[in-house]
Amino acid sequence: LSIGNNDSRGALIVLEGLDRCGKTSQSSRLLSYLDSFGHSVELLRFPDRSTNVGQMISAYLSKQSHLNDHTIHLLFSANRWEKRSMMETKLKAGTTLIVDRYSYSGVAYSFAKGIDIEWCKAPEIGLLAPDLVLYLDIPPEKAAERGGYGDERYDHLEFQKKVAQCFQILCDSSWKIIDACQAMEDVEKQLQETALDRVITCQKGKPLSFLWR
Ligand code: DGP
Repeated sequence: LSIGNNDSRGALIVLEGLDRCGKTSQSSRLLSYLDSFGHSVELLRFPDRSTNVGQMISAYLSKQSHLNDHTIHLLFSANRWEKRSMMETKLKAGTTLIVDRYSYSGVAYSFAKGIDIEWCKAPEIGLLAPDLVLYLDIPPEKAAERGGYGDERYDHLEFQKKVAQCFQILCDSSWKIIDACQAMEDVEKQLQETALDRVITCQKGKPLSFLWR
């Protein structure tokens, strides 16, 4: 494997899906896998609650603050914008980024709230486009059975059903849809194969592109 070549760029790999679809565990498993080749790889997560904007988002999600749907949408987007140049620098330096949620969650969750889809997409224009979107597909009812939801703002079945429909509308043929009801190891294997393939494609010179390509 030619993985690890210093002159080539890293891949931007995004994991998307409903709450409790297993993204977070699978992101860190995928990180270990790519790391085991000696490939430079890092994990990011949106929302990134560590920044000032992220703390506003966190307060909103935990219902400590109330913001209207348009305002919180723009904060989620700003939280991605504040990481954009760091992401570009890392990718160009050869580091692959595995990203737990990205602009697709941004659009799906706000669209599910009833905001116009084009309005939802607009603030994401110009962010880095992923080289690969891995969608962990799970029926909302199944996700709800997984130890129940927490008490954050979007954690209830009726809303998750709407989000699932919105993801379906956003999804295109470039996405890799993975059945997230399979055993964890099977999900993991499929993610590994697809991600490795995409890392190699990026190393071969696939140019960076921008949303919404
Ligand atoms: P997580 O940390 O992945 O559990 O995400 C927290 C919650 O926020 C989850 O219910 C999904 C939602 N979410 C993530 N990104 C966005 C976004 O960009 N916009 C909106 N409206 N919701 C988001």
